[in-house]
Amino acid sequence: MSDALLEPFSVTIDFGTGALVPDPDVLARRLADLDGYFLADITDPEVGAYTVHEVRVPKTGNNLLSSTTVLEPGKVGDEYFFTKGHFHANRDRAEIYLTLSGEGVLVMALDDGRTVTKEMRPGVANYVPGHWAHRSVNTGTTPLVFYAVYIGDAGYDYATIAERGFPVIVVEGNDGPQVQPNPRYVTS
Ligand code: S6P
Ligand code: ZN
Repeated sequence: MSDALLEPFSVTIDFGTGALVPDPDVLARRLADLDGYFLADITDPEVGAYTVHEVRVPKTGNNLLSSTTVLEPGKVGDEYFFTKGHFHANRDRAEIYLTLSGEGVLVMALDDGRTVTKEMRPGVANYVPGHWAHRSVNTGTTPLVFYAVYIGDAGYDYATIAERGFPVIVVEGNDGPQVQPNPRYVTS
């Protein structure tokens, strides 16, 4: 057996705030943690960008990890606040995002630059297949809150996105959010 036998359990999720009960592991990211990710310079690095609240479960391939992410509204230059974005370290591991509140765009990209964007709004479940890097963008005026479920040994590869960026950016246009080519994207 590759893992200890777990007791069944339940978690309560506040759809508005993303808060979990019982107490999860919480990770807080400030704009300072996103230094170099936006085209424009960050003027206030201490501003909170997002928090991740992860249910405590062993990170093994026979478990399902889950978390809520609370992504604040805001912009750096013309770009809406976003999560760092990552490939899974085990690239073929899939994931589901269920949006609980707010609105946004889920940007997904393959190594070869192929890109798909999907709307995030309450009640929509987005399926992120293995091999697709993923980043959430808050295009609204309230926190974007979503619940993610992923295979326990998915892990994180942040370095590839930090070095290459995503092929597209999401900016505020005259008629709302626009997806545009990222002039700084580094092709493989
Ligand atoms: C984990 C899943 C999410 C993100 C979270 C923050 O596989 O995709 O829980 O970790 O939305 O994004 P990031 O890119 O900073 O990990
Ligand atoms: Zn992920």
